[in-house]
Amino acid sequence: MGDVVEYETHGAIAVIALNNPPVNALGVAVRQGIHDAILRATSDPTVKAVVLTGRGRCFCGGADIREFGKPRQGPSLSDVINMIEACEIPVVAAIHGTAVGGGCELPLGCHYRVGDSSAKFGLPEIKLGLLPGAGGTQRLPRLIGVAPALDIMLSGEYVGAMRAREMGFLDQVTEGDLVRGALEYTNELIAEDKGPRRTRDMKLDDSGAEKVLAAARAKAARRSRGLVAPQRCIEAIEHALKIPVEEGMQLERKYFDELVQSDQSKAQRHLFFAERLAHKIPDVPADTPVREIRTAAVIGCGTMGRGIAMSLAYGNVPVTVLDMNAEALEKGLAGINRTYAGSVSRGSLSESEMEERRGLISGTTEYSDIAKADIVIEAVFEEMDLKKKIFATIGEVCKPGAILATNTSSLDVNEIAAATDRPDDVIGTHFFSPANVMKLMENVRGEKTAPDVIATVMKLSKDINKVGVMVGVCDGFVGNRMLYAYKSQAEFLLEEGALPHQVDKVIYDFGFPMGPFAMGDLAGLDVGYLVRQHRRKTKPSNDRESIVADRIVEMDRHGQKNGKGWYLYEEGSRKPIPDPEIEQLILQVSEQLGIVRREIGDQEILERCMYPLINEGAKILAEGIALRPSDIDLVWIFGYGFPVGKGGPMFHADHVGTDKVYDTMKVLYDKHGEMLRPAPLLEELAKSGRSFADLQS
Ligand code: 3H9
Repeated sequence: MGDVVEYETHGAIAVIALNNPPVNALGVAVRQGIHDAILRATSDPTVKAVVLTGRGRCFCGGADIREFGKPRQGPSLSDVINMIEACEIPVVAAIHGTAVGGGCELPLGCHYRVGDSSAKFGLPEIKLGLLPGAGGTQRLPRLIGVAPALDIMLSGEYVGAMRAREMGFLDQVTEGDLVRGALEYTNELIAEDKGPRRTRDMKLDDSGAEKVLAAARAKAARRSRGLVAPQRCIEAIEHALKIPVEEGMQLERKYFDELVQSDQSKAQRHLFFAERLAHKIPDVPADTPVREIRTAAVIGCGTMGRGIAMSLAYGNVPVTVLDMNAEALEKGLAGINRTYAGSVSRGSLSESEMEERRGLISGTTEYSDIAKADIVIEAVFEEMDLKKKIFATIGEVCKPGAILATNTSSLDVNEIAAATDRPDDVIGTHFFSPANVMKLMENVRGEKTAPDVIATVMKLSKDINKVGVMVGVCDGFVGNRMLYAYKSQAEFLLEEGALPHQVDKVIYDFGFPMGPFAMGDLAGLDVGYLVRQHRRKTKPSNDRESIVADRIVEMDRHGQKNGKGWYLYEEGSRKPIPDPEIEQLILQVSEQLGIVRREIGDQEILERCMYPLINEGAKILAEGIALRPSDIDLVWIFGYGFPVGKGGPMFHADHVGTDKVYDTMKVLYDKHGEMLRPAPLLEELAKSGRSFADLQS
């Protein structure tokens, strides 16, 4: 038995403790250690019961994800859990912090479970493109019922101690020292002669299960379109209802083994590590002090400002929203109320959570009311002069040490910072609409941003449940710069022969929630129009530009908001309907440009949209705007709906092959010229047989 599993006895109870920092992942040494410790306890006639616990920050973060895909060694996790369950003396799990994945299946195999108030359990395998593979799909429904088990597995969300007690996952929530509480509980079991209580022997209540499964299937098809793991998870739970537990476990294991080899799971595992890697910023070491964020302010109560305020309230940060226009402020706050009420009526927020969060948000029209905020996030219209004015004011008004953040999606953060006399306090925090829902925070460091401001904002991203990615300053940063590269090609395709619904279908079939034209209609076309007009004045260029998008706005078509954009929308509907008027316009534009329209196939559309996106990512990497390829993947997954199962554009490029992407870019360049010139970094990787993954640091 190695050090990663400790063994000691307290009277008649053996305490087995996982000690494998940081999260007690169940790698081969830990599995072997538990196996040996259980054997030792059960071979000792003086031991009457076992307590299984974890040292450090949590009980257990599950199977060691780094071992997946490698040859299996030592006892399998299923074997270890089955061994625990088969024990003739009671085994009690004592849980603090998270018990997730295999770290939740382990206590499911124990006979009793106690936890302290920090305990949380969950089966997040779905987020790794997997299903629980060590009995979770068979045991959890038996313990807590089919509907809640399905919910937990398909959402991947974690359940807190009190709720876990109500559900029947925990038998007791202890106060004070956990192991002492667990020992008391176990001594009572011994005194009352309570033997093992095996989850596998519990009767599964199947009433109403068919309906629950059908609803889960429909939801998974909608929410996780194209992903295999959710479907497999539902099937495995169905097996729990229909076949003996042992057979159910075998099938579960078969599905797990298939999924672990799948491209989708590989992509999702890449994203898991990418999220953690994004917090490692070479010149901002992990021990950089952070500034305390106790209160926040948001400037601007429009759509973005509201969403940002709600995101902060989610993280329990009191926030004051400032809008100079009292009417806009009132309208914005009413909008927040409506959004919360909607969440309550959908059941995703409880009445008391709503009250709590709403109580954290207040409004003001006076700068003096935000002077004491620890962070101020400006979220007004994308206009440099306006932003500079605001930053000059907050630079003066806000307390020393306050972080001054801008939600700009493309403007120069250095120029904004220069409007203050404290540019080291200034940083970009680019949220995505709707900000209360979208997970990405593209944090933009300026030339002078202080390291502790960077560290604080990255921590804040995590605290408010966002995925924070640190990027550098350039036009559009990582996300919008790449979006531009992709969207402009989509528009050129229209001029050359395609139609909006054809392009959108290809992108939707690839796995995005919608194509670029439907997305444009959803976001509103007028804002992009104004940005383009502004850009033409400030940064004239000879690059090819599509003119259809401008024409559409000039025809007073602003997208869903006025019922017509690239598509038509019926009153109250969001379903895009192809519009002959737009098709006519596109044909006219082609003719005007002297382009002979041609049939464009789906594969060409896909490559023409996705490869320039990847190509721009390569330029961004070479310029050091993004730290690593996986940071770009996070931006596109969590900010732009790039299909999760493909792991992000740079991961996808590796999957296709950098040589293949380069060769196609070369063909496109020969045909269309400068705008599609392959990035030197892409060329270098392709020619040296390397991938973007080789650049990961
Ligand atoms: C599974 O269990 C399959 C089974 O059903 C069947 C098997 C047969 N493995 O998140 P943090 C690392 S699938 C390896 O920043 P926190 C992580 O990379 C597994 N490494 O900490 C990071 O490393 P580094 C299902 C892991 O305190 C460090 O630990 N389980 C694992 O904010 C700290 O991580 C999950 O999906 C792992 N399982 O949060 C668990 N977990 O320092 C997902 C973490 O080098 N994990 N690491 O960057 C979590 O939710 C969080 O990590 C946890 C801790 C809540 C546990």
